[in-house]
Amino acid sequence: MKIKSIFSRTILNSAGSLTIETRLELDGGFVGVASVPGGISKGKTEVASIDPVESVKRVGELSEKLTSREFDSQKEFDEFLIEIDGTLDKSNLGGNTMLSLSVAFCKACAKAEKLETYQYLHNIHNPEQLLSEAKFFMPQMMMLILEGGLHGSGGATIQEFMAIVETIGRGVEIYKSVKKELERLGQSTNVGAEGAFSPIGYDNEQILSLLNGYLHGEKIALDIAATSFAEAGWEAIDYDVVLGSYPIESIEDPFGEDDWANWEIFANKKLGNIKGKLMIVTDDLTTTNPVILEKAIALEVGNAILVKPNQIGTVTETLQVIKMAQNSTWKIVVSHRGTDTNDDFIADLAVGTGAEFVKFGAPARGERVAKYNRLLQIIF
Ligand code: 2PG
Ligand code: MG
Repeated sequence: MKIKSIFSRTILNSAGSLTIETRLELDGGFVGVASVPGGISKGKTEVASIDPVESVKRVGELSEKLTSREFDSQKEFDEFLIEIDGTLDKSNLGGNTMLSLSVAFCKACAKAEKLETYQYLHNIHNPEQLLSEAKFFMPQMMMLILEGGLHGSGGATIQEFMAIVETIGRGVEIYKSVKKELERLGQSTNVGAEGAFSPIGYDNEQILSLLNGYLHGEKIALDIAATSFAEAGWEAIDYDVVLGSYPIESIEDPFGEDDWANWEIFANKKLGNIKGKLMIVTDDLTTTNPVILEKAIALEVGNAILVKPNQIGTVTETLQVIKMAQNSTWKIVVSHRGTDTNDDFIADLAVGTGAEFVKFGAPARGERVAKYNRLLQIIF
């Protein structure tokens, strides 16, 4: 695959801030375009994201090195970027710059091979399985209905209150029922960063009970985003009470990113006693980083990992993390970010790698809907 041209620009993300978009063209006219999301509650071990204007400049400087160069695989391309960057935290080129290039290359290569992006990803991820024999399925959705913490504008401290649904339609039904109820109560239906309701004056307990009232057997997924708790000085959650009162199937980041001891105690208690019943998802703790994931697996601090490509900066390393987790029977939750764009690559990533779950936010706001709609295009 020979690169014909590369061009980047800044575009707006969902928070009205700038982010990088890259257009990469291969010989033969195969084009991939990718833009990069950003975090609001970021893990401190995420790779560096540099100023988007600088990021565009870096691509300009790089384009000479990349144009007319041939790469045999995604791995070769990503390793080339990693080598040029030369830092552990990708602070030289910027993880955001690298991811925009990496995903644009991936999309262009898929086109060159006359494949959909998820099929191309399948071929890289599971080379031993022929594409014609692969079975692609719709991941379960952790659909965001209400939000708080750093993403919200109300009073709740838990960041994400999600319903685990099998179909987008069912998630939309729950979302709309909650909206109607808030309207009936004369409450505001203002939304947070990811499109979910964030009623003013509601605490965690009130929100959980509101959501629970509209479930028909579906389970709840929570992202506590506990690292933000220490920073904001919020009161810790009593998990025995919360887990004992509501049908919670999945809990993400129950403790801060440095609090490995509490993670271990919690996971031993919850996973050891009621194995398989609760999903304990690592996000800020593992930041899609293979080295940290290895430690997390060894210490058995969880049984599922949140996968966000921009936490690590290349498609190859993202796939490496997914493979490592799958080999240890950890579940995969492919996730959007707090400030996102209409790029729908993560829907292809989830389907192509056989992720069990996705977390794409509320079924409202274009940048979230883009990813749900891509799932619909792929699966139906
Ligand atoms: C999370 C994400 C996505 P952010 O914590 O899981 O919901 O938020 O992108 O702000 O880290
Ligand atoms: Mg999280």
